[in-house]
Amino acid sequence: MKIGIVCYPTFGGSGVVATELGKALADHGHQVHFITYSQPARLDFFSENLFYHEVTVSNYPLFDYPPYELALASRLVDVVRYEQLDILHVHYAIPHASAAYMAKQILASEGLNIPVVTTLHGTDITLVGKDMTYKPVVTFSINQSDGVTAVSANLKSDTCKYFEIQNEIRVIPNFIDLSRFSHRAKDHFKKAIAPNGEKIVVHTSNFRKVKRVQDVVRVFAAINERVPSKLLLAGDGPERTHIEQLCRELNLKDDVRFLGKLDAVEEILSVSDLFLLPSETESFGLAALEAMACKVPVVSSNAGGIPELNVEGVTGFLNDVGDIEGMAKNAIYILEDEARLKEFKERALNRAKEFDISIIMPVYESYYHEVIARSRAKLSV
Ligand code: GMT
Repeated sequence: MKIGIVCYPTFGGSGVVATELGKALADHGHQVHFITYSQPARLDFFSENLFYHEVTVSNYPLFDYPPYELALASRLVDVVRYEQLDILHVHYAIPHASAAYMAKQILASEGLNIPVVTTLHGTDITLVGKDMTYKPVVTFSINQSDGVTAVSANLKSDTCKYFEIQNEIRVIPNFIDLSRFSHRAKDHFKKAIAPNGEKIVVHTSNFRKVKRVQDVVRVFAAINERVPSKLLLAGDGPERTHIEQLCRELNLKDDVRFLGKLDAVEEILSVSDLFLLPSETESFGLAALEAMACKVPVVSSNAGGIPELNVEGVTGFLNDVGDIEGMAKNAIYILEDEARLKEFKERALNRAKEFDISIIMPVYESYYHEVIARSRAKLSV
């Protein structure tokens, strides 16, 4: 198959999922074309089946807001036409689903049929998408897609709750390339972070409000009173200065390390003992899956699709959003007993294995075949 993939080429979860899926499909013999405004972060090597087409947005003094969506639609028309793609798979509805719809219509006027699959990732529905600023276009473009997938059952039900959806939504969970995450913990690294054998607590995110990183710091403060520990914060984003300020106020400066954006997050995860994810809303929680793949149990909120991944009392614990005391209590329970911690770690890894890319990639592959067949059948009536 010749597959076009559209995504945000950033460190965000949807971009990571799109890139890893594209790489796996290419390894499986498909020709994969990424169409994005810059090289996706994890696509920094050569493969004969991988292609990259940059979307350039030309500016003009009249534009306060350069029309990215039009530039993307035009590029999609160009790549589909020239490369004769079989299917377009767009990740994150805004503005990718509507750009794909526009490209599809232009191509249809030339007699070309390009089936479009839209994968809903999270805030494209739960936060940004349901806002009236975008809602009519998001609703329309989801309904016009030839196939729609959501990364969790919870996101599917939110989509049906907030939008009038006529299309069937297929749940295909996020995944992980376990081979990438099965690193041995680097002892020297662990020693440098926790020289006295302190437990290592970790959080990775884009530090947006929705992630509630302040809760991470407050939960850690309570853990630190009972269990000697260090907190690693990987990532960056708009809330960073507030979080730094809170660490100073709570006098945690010596026990909290800000690591910035990391390419090889698995190196940090593989030396960690506990992952904190107290998000306000989270359609899936890919960061938690990455941690579990490195044998790290998770204490999280019970928001959105997280309960479909983190299993209460098995791979970690789930508390209500904002229940700092409850999260701290559960974190201490896991960390204070060495044998118990070991059991949680084993079970976290076993759960992560259920989401290996070797299981999920073929699900997407057969979904593409189904969508292409359905779209062709529709044309012939
Ligand atoms: O929706 C977002 O906030 C952005 C998106 C991303 O691009 O990082 O994150 C969402 O998609 C991820 C990949 O499917 C999920 O693992 C995240 O849970 C989800 N984020 C939220 O729902 C807040």
